[in-house]
Amino acid sequence: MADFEPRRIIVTGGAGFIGSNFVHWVVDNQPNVHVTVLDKLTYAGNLDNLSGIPEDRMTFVKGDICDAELVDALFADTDAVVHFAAESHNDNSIADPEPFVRTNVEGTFTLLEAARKHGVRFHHISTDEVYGDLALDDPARFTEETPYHPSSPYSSTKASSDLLVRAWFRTYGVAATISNCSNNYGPRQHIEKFIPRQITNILSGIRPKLYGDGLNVRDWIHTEDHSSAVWAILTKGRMGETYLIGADGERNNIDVLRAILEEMGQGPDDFDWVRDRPGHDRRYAIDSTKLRRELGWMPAHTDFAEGLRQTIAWYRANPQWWQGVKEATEAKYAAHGQ
Ligand code: NAD
Ligand code: TDX
Repeated sequence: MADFEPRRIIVTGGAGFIGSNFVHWVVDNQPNVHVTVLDKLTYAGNLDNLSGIPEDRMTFVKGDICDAELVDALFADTDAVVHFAAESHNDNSIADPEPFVRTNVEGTFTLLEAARKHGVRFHHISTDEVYGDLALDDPARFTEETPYHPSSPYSSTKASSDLLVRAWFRTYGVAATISNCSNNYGPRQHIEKFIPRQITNILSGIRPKLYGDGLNVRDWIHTEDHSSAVWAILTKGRMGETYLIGADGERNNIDVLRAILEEMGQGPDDFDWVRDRPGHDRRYAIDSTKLRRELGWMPAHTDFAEGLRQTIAWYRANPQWWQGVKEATEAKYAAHGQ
């Protein structure tokens, strides 16, 4: 079958970490595509993330994906939507789950209804966390057949949104695909997340903070590799299918932290142990064979140490991007003993 060649796409959540990296990727790699970003600019959205993009390549709309009237008007004039917008941080979902249910579940429902009405191609961005976790000594990795078993308010709302997408494909024939990706790292990630929190702690003279026993494993992928995979699925994926995205990047948290400490000239024990996350998933691991075999996708950023160095360099070079929110972010963690 010929590739799908969208000319106009809507990117929800395009002012956030992964969404903005995707918008830059599309603008840099797909010269015939115009992007409309729909983003509410919550605490996690930042218009600076989209600076440098030529005016004729992108339109920015500040708005809520739960606003059915706005979504309907935008969907009347697009070929496809790539849906990144979400409340995305597990720790926040434990402290206050309400916005997660609203944005992740009700927001996805609102978008699906508009996609159904206007016949818009829908790609849904999700996470490997919908599958729950694996034991450290389990040889298995997640595949597209792994049963859903989410642990946190965040991951259960993402799982809910995936199920809505599957039902809207099967019942209404919405031209939908889903991708479940592992942990992303790279520039412009909010400093509440693990890697940028530790980098900006060190740059601020604060000791890094490690949860629990530090042995939890995450499967790291550079955000640019996530972007190229999403484009492959949007243009070449089979309707109704789920594709897992991962780059064989399993590492435990203490190893990642020690790599950051070393790169930034600190000693291996220059960090604090803090209270564990309730319900903390032990290990995530992705088998991305289907995506690689069927769509020919390959990650380009396979050198984690180099990716980490570039990420550290980005936070060093852009203190104005994060310094204004550092104190409040750390105060929130301190209030929870983390
Ligand atoms: P992020 O928190 O950095 O960005 C989320 C963006 O969505 C922000 O710009 C925010 O303003 C916007 N947004 C939030 N609620 C909205 C609403 N109601 N209406 C419109 N816009 C709204 O998140 P991220 O880390 O870039 O994650 C993006 C997507 O990727 C999410 O769907 C997340 O579940 C998924 N994902 C993330 C990772 C990861 O490692 N960060 C891994 C796999 C999947
Ligand atoms: O200060 C910290 N110390 C610490 O040890 C923080 C913030 C985290 N951690 C641990 C918890 C996790 O085991 O580091 C690991 C990574 O934590 P997060 O960056 O919060 O990511 P995670 O909970 O794994 O979820 C991320 O990946 C999957 C994204 O935030 C999700 O949006 C995505 O779906």
